[in-house]
Amino acid sequence: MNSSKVILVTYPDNFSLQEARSLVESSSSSTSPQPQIVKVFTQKYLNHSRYGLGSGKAEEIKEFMKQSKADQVVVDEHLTPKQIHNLEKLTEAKVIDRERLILNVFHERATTIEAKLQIELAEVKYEMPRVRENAKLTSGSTERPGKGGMGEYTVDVKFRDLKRRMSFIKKKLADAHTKRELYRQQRLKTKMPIVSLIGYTSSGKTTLFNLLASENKEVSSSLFTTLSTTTRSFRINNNEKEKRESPLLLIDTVGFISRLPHYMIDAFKSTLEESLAADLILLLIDTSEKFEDIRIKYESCWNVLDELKVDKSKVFVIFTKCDGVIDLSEHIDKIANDLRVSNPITISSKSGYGIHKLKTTIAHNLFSQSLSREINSTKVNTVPEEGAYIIAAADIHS
Ligand SMILES: Nc1nc2c(ncn2[C@@H]2O[C@H](COP(=O)(O)OP(=O)(O)O)[C@@H](O)[C@H]2O)c(=O)[nH]1
Ligand SMILES: [Mg+2]
Repeated sequence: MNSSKVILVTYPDNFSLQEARSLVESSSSSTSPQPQIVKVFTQKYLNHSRYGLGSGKAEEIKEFMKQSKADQVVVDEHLTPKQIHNLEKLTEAKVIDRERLILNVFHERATTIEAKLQIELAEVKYEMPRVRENAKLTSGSTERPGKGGMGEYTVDVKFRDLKRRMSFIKKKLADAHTKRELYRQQRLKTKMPIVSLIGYTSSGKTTLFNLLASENKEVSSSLFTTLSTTTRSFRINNNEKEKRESPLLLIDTVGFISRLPHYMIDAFKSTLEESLAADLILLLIDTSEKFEDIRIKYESCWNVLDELKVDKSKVFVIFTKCDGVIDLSEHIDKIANDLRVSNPITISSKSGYGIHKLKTTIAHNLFSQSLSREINSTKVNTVPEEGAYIIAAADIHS
């Protein structure tokens, strides 16, 4: 498939950079071209009135567009319709702001009817406040759109359409809610144990997902014609000595996102729903980040898991990206103490460190009921105290 060339504009810190990259990469779909980031521009502030980014940087991007033939600019911040319009005019490329990007990612990952509806609802909520502004921009008028003329009429019709759509979706959501349990039961009928990967965006879920899936034999794909790209079935060695293998399903997820607008929280949760019903949930924590960020993210993950009433005993904490760490055991001890996690499984999907232990742990917990979970012990001793609902507020920049 051909790829779309994307220019990414984000903040200069490592966290924003990785998260934004991960989001762009997760936004690929079966119907649209695979996005390929050809260049990253960074800006300390993305709140300049004209383009969001500074005018100088915008000009630089315009110049770069000419040689690179990129066709999309993704700006990792909320932009007003006016800013998007200005930047599109300048660069002659499609401009996508952070909210649109997140919606695209959710859109791709929604598997259940309920999740799809939640995301549609979030999309309507994204559009609504933009209708008037967009009409003004496309008509080129600086006045209120079509004062007394066609424009106003069109805007009102559009607005009413969206409102109608909103109540329609809400009604469908209520119906879908009752069907959800049914769906889950069906899913469970496969009898295959399910393992899901959760954690913040860019914690390394997809990399681990691909590694596990490629290292292990896939279960006959004809059995699962309906599996999405984010679910794989494979066999895992469940008995070292007898070399016995058992099938399981592995689910990758969108992951937690920082600076998530409030109106998207329900949509976000709905993308997780199926994954949280798994037999085993691997909660990935990126240990290459600053201690403070690790703690904030860990706590906000638990706030969501608590709110969605996830059984804590099936959640295993996995410390990832240990390859870049200099004094590994000291570093891991410090994080484990801080988060009160005993004997975490530490891995690197890059170097392969800890992957064997991870697989053994998965196999033990799924296939040998007789084994006490204690010995597999990534147990969480204490769940973080009740705190404010952090995903919406976890603004790492502030
Ligand atoms: N150094 C290092 N980088 C990793 C590791 N696992 C993932 N990454 C990188 O972290 C970034 C985000 O990974 P990804 O799997 O897309 O994260 P996801 O958003 O959780 O799916 C990518 O640039 C990966 O190459 C690891 O074990 N070590
Ligand atoms: Mg991913």
